[in-house]
Amino acid sequence: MDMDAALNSRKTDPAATTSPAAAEFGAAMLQALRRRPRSISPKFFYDPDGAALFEQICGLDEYYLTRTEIAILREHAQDIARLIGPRADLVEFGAGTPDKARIVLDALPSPARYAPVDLSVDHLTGAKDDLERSYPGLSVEPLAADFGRPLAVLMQCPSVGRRVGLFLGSTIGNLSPEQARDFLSGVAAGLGGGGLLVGVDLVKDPAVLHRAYNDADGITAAFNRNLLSRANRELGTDFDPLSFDHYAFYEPCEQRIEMHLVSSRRQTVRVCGCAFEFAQGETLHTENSYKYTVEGFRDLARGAGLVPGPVWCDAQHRFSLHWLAAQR
Ligand code: AVI
Repeated sequence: MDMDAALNSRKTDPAATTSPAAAEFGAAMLQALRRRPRSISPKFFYDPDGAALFEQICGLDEYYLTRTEIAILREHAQDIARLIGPRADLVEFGAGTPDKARIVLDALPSPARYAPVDLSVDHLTGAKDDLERSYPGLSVEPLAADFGRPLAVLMQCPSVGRRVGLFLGSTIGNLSPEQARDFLSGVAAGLGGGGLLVGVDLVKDPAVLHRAYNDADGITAAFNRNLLSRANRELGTDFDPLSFDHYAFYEPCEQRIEMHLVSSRRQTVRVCGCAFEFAQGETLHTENSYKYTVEGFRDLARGAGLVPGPVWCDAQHRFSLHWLAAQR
């Protein structure tokens, strides 16, 4: 079938029959399968099942990132609070749960607002009441938006105090270095003299990285394959997720973990009325997770117009937390 004709037909137009979110996912999946090599943005991992699997990953022994970042936050909360200052207006980009923000909030004198921003903030409705009860005077305003466009996000909620961004969990590693610089430039333009606290995973022994993305219980594999299950649920595709192998490896030249789904056999998949062939061994590239050196990340931030400040790391030098100041 001619692909362009197929894409132009109503049957293959994901926007014709579905919600805006499903239409965006459908269009991205069609594009992903048409390009070579095949690749899709990792932002589509996070439906409710994917978010729950990611929560499980964060608790895995092999996945050192979350517990290391939390330990650094706890150890340096007072220093961080001094940099943030009183009456803070915190905007958290890509806030899954507010657990890490709570560590910061606990140390802050009279924070004014906490605005967690994510594609979906449904899971934060209960957290709003809890947080407002825990921190009298704090207003919690979850914002459903694509945090990949930070300037638009920051302009959408005019500041109510000293504006500080949180971008934790090494989510910045899921952007290419160019996208990361654009993200940081947007933040620099929108913060109006405040600062950004960013969690960044560090370059390290590839064996440690390999274990973190290939856990023994197969939770990361399930997280990766859930992308296909999500497509089956939301787009009516007919992926057989178990016929795609989870494949994650460290690519030292790019300093990134690459995650793929590899077809274990020759197969045909139907997406929005189009048929797509997968040869045995053909992959869908689902995620990059870039790792930085401390200096490499500070250079990137400088290139985006931010002023690198203190950096905190764990004793094993696995993870880093950077304070980046925005100029007025
Ligand atoms: C959300 N992000 C920082 C995670 C990471 O490490 O790149 C997502 C993830 N992918 C596999 N495991 C965890």
